[in-house]
Amino acid sequence: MLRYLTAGESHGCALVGILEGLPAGLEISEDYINDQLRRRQQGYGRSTRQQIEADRGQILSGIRFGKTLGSPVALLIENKDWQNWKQIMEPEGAPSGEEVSVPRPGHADLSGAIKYGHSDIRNVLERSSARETAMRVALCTLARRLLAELEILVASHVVSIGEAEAQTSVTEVNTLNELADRSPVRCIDPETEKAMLEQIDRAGQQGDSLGGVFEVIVSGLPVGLGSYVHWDRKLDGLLAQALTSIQAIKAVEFGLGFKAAKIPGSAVHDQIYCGQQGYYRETNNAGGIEGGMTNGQPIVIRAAMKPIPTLTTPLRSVDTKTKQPASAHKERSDICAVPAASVVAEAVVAFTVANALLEKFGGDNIAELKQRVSQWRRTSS
Ligand code: EPS
Repeated sequence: MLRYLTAGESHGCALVGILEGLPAGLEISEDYINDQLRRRQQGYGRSTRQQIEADRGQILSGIRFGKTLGSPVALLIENKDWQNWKQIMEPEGAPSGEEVSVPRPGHADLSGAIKYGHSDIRNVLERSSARETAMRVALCTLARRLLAELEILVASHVVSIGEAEAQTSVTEVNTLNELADRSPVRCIDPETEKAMLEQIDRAGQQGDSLGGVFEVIVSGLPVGLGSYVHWDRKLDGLLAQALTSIQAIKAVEFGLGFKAAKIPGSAVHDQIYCGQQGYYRETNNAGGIEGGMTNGQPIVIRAAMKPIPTLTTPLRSVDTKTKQPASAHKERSDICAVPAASVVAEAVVAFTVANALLEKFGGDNIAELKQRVSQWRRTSS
C-alpha cells in the first residue's frame, strides 16, 4: 500500500516529502518528476511567484541508479522565494515583520487561526497555501510512473473558466495531455480558450479571481480496482477525497455526475455486451466506476475549483486584533489557477489508482506486479 507525507511552508526554505510502498525496480528519473512539476507551474493568470520558482525535485533516498529500491523515497524541492522571506520565516529567533491579522473570506485564515490559537495569520496561510501541491505532484509522479509501466494513462483538460465553457468531448486519451499542454489554459477547444483568456484578463483588471472546472481521465484500467464491500474501500469515495483535498476544490462528479439525477435509469446506465474481446459497453455514463470498482472503462472525473480567495480588490473582513471591520489581507496572488489544479488532480488521481492497484495485486517488485496484472487482464474480461 502506498502512503505519503509532505511538509513545508509556502515561503519556507523547502518542501519535503516521503512516499512509501512503491515496488522495487521501477525506473524513475528526476527529469521525469521535473516534467510534471513544470506542467504544474504553467497556466495563464498565475502570479509572479511562478517566475521566481523553477521547481525541481531532488531525489534524496529510495532510488539507486535510476530504479526504486522498495524503500521510502524522499524528495526535496527548494523554495527559491525563501531568499526574500528569510527574516519573516526564520525557524529560530524572535518574530519580525508585521503580523497578518485580517483573514481572507474563503481562505483557511480565520478558522485556522482560531483552531491553532495563532495571532499571526501567516502561521495558517503559509501551510494552507497551494504551494504544498508542488510536493504532492512530485511524489505522486512516481505513482504515475508505476501506472505508465502498466499502460494506465492519466490525463486532464480544463473544461471551463468562469463563464467560458468548452463543449468538446475527449475522444483520444493518449494525446490529451499533449494537446491540453499546448494551451495556456489547458483547454483543447481553441474558441473556448480565447474566451477563457478574456475572462481571466477581465477578472485581473477588476482585482478579482476566477475558478473553473477540469476533467481527469484514466485509461487502460483493469476491472475490479476498489471494492463494493466496505465504505472505505470504494474507489469513487477515495478519489473524491483525494480531489477535494486539493486546495479550493469544492465539487467532484463521476461520468454523467449531477446530470444523471435528471434523466431516467434507462438513459443513464451503460448496457452490457459481450464480444470477442469479452464484455464491453457502448457508453461510459458511469465514468468507469460501478459499485465503487473500476469496470474496465476509463475513469472520468470532473472537479470544480472555486475562485482563489486572495483578491487585489479585497472583500470585507474583520481585524482579529481589534474586532473592527477591515479589508481582507492582500498578498500577491494568482487570478486563476485552474490549469495548475488540473495537473495536481492528475497526480492525486494517479496516486489513488496506483494504491488501489497495489491493494489488489500486491507485488514487492515491478516484475511481479506486471505479471499479476497481465494474468488478471487475460482472465477477467
Ligand atoms: C498561494 C499564493 C501564491 C501562489 C501559491 C499559492 O503564492 P505567493 O503568496 O507566494 O504569491 O502563487 O502557489 C504557489 C506558490 C505554487 O507554487 O503553486 C496560496 O495562497 O494558496
